[in-house]
Amino acid sequence: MISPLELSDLAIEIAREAGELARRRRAEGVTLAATKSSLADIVTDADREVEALIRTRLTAARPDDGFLGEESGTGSGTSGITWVVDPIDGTVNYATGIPLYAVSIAAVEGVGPDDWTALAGAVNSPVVGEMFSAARHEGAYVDGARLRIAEAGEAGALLATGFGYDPSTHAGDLEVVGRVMPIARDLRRGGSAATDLAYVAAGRLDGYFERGLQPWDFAAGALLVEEAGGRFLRPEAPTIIRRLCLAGSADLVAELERRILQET
Ligand code: LIP
Repeated sequence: MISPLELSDLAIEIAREAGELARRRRAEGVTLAATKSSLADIVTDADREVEALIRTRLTAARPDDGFLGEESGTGSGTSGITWVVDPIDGTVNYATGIPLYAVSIAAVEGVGPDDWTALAGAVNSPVVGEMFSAARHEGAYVDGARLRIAEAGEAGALLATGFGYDPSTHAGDLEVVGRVMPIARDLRRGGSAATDLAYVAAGRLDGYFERGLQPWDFAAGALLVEEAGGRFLRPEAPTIIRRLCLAGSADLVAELERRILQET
């Protein structure tokens, strides 16, 4: 049985190659391939090409594993391990030339995000030049340096969030922002969930909250946060259609959950 560390090494190797392809295509000029859930929810030719590269490398290395990718969907496996991939997380940033995007690759055991166990993950931020990685029970790292979530400060929490592609959800998301700002020192909206989660793991952000993320957005970043001593939570709330993701210290996650779910 392959170890989490071996899975992490494979994720890092492929995320590095995929990140370089994404950078190269960005420099050559990005073309819009299609829109998905809304006009704002775009996919570029590079998204599809990068995911195809990742899927090809993973299939060659581990042909019996399953696959779940943002752009090419699912592939069944027999090993019990599934690779959950966002080829370019922060697609709108990527398409417009904002250099904050990441290749996110995670290996999980189990079926869906409510019951899987993440074993390994890599989040490659190719323009910034940082490779975040984690293997279960082996810690989280950025380019070899150990990651640790931030200690609570007296100035309030530096929080990050994101908004969905459907403008009709923005009012509700802004209401959520209003509920948590009393405990915040400031708010960041970087545009890449995987990067935001990596920054929570690195102690650069104290906490993160967002509704409506897809499994590939958070699969690797959630493991980074947990292996850096933090908590990642997707609270069950029957009245919420767009599941909430929370990340940070256990205390901060509990406070964010209380404030955000207080009236729903
Ligand atoms: C994005 C997330 C971001 C969220 C965007 C989008 P994509 O993922 O990383 O946090 O706010 O709506 O879901 O679509 O760039 O892979």
